[in-house]
Amino acid sequence: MSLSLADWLAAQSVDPALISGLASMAASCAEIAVVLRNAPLAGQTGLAGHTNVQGEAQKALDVISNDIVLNHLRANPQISILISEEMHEAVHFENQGRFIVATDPLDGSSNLDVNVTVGTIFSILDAKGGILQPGSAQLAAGYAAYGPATSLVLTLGKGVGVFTLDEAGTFRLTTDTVSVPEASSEFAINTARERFWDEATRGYVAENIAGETGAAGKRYNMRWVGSMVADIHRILMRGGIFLYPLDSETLAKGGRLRLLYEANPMAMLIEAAGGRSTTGRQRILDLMPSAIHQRVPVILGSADEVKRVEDWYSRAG
Ligand code: AHM
Ligand code: MG
Repeated sequence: MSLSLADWLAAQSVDPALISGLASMAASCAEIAVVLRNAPLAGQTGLAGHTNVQGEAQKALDVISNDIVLNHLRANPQISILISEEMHEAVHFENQGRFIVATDPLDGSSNLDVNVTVGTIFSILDAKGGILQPGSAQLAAGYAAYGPATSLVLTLGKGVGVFTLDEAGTFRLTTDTVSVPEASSEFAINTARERFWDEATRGYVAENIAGETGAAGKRYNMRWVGSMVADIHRILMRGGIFLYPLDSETLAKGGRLRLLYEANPMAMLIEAAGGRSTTGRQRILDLMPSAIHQRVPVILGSADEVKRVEDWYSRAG
């Protein structure tokens, strides 16, 4: 039988307190997986009846998933602060815990009622640095993808481990040699937003669509699940590029996706597997956050493709 997550972590010579934080997130994800699997039978689909801090309609499962993470982390004396997409303010637990967890407890929840892969994304930071730290300060990052199998994907900085939830509720190692290929011919972007795009995004996508006859000189394919965890999981496993750029509609908000619990953990994972991440003009992990729910443009994946987008941005000025 393959190595359990606990045994794998023990072999990494990582701070036991950090391992305990990761174990709480893994336990949360295992519990959310069971809830999601049974939700249509338990009548837990649909809206919760209110909106979250982002003004988005919360699903019943958004609220349930947030509660699961909150309960696991509250019970862990190593965690002092929780930042969640579903909660307006950071929650300060009454302890001297050394770590902050930032999470989107259930990302892609608009896909829930159609049984498409959704996920939990998380980032772990040293509490000494305060709640607003750049992504480069993350100690660990990961996500769970609730698909045909439940995968837990995590990094402690170098390398990425993928674990699969077994029937007994234990995450077991599938691979820890994940490497995002430098070259790729698959891109992921919501093309329905084309009329809002800037010149760089337009130029890059047009070249891809032109295929062999365009500047890229090769044929591309397009994939967009509309569930970030599913799109990033595909890119980690076989390469490609994901773009949610700044566009004229998201300009005032700074972008669509959130820095602390979507962009930063995904950028850390992609870079730990040899890929690249940018807003178009700056490395995501170097951004200094100014608010816990801050939004940013997100472009990440295979290095050659991300560099092409960066070239477009530098030419656009
Ligand atoms: P959420 O956190 O409210 O679920 O929103 C994030 C999701 C991502 O999973 C996905 O990449 C993106 O929003 C989809 O956006 P769009 O609705 O433009 O397709
Ligand atoms: Mg989200």
